[in-house]
Amino acid sequence: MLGTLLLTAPAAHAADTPLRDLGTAKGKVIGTAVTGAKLTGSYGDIAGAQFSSLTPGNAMKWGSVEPTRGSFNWAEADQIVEFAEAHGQQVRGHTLVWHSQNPSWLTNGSWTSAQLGTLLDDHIATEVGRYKGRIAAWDVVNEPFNEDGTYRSTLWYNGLGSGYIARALTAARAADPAAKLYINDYNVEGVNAKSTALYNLVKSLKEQGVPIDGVGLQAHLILGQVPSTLQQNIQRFADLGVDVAITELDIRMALPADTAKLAQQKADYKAVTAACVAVSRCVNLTVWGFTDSDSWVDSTFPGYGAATPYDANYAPKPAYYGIAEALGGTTTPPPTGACTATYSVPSQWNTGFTGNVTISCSGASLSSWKVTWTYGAGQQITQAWNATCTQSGAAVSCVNASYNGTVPDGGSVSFGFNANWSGSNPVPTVTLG
Ligand code: 9MR
Repeated sequence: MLGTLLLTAPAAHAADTPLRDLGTAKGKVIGTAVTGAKLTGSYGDIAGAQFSSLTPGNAMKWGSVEPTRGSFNWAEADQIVEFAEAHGQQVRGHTLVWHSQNPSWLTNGSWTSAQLGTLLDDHIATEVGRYKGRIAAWDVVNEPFNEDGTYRSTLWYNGLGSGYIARALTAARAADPAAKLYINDYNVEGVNAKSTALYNLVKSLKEQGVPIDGVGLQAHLILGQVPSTLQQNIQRFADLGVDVAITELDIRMALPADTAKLAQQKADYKAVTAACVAVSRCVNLTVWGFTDSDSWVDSTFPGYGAATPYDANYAPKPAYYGIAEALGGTTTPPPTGACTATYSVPSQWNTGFTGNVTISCSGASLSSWKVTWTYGAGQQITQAWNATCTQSGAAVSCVNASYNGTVPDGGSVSFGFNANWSGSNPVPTVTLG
């Protein structure tokens, strides 16, 4: 005889309403960075169903599209743009002018300032021109600042001065007047020296009439460290007259992940999403990879990971529901695991029986436990072991002994008892709490 109460339903399934539809209802575009080669099977299904914007994680970077001077490879970029169009999605172009992931012919070359300016202009005209009308927004300039708000020393800054930024924006506008043009950086989510430098740059560009439509706050965050000034910072850019996008959101944690960390991560994702929802000019929230199997974090920060809203098997994590809830979704998150209590009667004789309860955990754990049930046919416990049981009328309550309160993930604990019965001995429904 067995009676099991499953405390929580472990089925891993996404909320009924996809993130992209929740976002639309709030006026937000919800995006993810993607890898073109993975856009099939479950990865493709989720990318297409849940998101209304795609950002190529690497496919549009200069080193990807022009590995040899004058010899272009657009295959992955084209694939992502075509996938997006087939799924009614926007594309964020990423990125035109950066200090990293440039082709070696460019970084190893020795260029005059004039040559460098022409290379920049031509690159932008070629790439933006190729996708004219098909890219909603371009990260035109990526990561131009140091942490203290000074300009980063790069190929571009060193060769052209800070004017390379206005030059790039102007070239991008000429190549595709419809695309929104962004400057994108990291560690600019809160109000700090770096974000203030970005603010001052955008203000000055606007005053000079340089085309600038938005700022991208990358948001590569650490668990529990969402800046308290995030919404205030988004608002000050909005007040400047530009759009804001959260362009590369991920929230890394020290591995292994556990229930508490995943709950904190959910709160963090929810806080970031809520800050965007609160400011109407925050137009796009994009995660930098939607699955833990497709994240830059693990290889870059050894010992850290689990940074995205889906686990490596494409099950939505609590973080997914943090985003959904901040967008007005109401689906209760499925738990990451469950503990269950199972009641059985290993032996029974004419007036008595021996009962057993086993508490098992999978994907969850307990540090103490209490199991209760109500007898339906007058059964009476006379003696218990490995638990302290009390019975009041038909109501039985058993709590752990001093030595067996811990039930680890993947483990189980049992206790037993003797009891009297007469007439019948039906199995009660047990509750673990
Ligand atoms: O996700 C990208 C990863 O696959 C590359 O190896 C890495 C190289 O720097 O770039 C990653 O994307 C970066 C993005 O283009 C700009 N912001 C920081 C991102 C994480 O490094």
